Amino acid sequence: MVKFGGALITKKDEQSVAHLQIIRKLCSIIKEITEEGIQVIIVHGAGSFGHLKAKRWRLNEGYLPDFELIDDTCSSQREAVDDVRKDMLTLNAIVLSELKQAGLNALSHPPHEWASNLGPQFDGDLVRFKSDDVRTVNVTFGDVVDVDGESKFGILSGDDLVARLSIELPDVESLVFAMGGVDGLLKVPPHLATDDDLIEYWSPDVSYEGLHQTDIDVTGGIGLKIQRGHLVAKNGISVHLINGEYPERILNLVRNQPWKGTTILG
Ligand code: IP8
Repeated sequence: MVKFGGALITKKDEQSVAHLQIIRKLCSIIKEITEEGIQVIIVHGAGSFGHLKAKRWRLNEGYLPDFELIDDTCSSQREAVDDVRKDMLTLNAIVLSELKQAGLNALSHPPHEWASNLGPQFDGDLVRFKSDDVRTVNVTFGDVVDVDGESKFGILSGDDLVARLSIELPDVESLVFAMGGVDGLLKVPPHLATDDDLIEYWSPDVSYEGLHQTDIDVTGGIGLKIQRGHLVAKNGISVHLINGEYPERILNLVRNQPWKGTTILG
């Protein structure tokens, strides 16, 4: 199970700009992993294709009957929901096209079509992710999904999707969070960190620092990754945080060769 972080595959502060070269490199490494006989499922984050508009329209708070914004490209939260879903499909199409160019049989599962409600116990049948063909890569992503009750909709993070998929699908061995701009979990804020500040093994008694851009993010940033990663590790699955700008580190992990990053202990 590999999560492509939104901050890795997009320019986080520029609406709907993808880092095509990074996506391409990641997809070619995924191809190499499948050539080792290991099947991969990909979940990708939203980055600037999701968070900016979702934040402006407060979609993470659900339906707000009296909320309006002037001077925007859409005129209601409902329209913003449709726009963010479309933007996420655009980002997903880029990832899918790169996987296909790498020679993989990539299948997309947009959450707003099959999932509802929020958090790691969201509703939705995961059977669509089961496949015996190593060249088939099932792909899903953080999205705006329908929510029961007055909220009507909300943001289902890719971090919740990877948690449920890792725990509930049979035979998942490892979960890798491929992140942008950091080598793993750090003891000090990323801009102050040296090589010595990388936390190689994390368990709840180890303190860490991460940058959570609450002005941009509508989901939980690094804190959510750690919480969900820990939940998965407690289920006996190996969980790692790796700098996705050097995707060969993921291949090294899979090949049992030295790699750089953080392991989350269960
Ligand atoms: O980037 C967020 O998913 P994440 C999804 O995986 C949207 O947390 C639409 C903002």
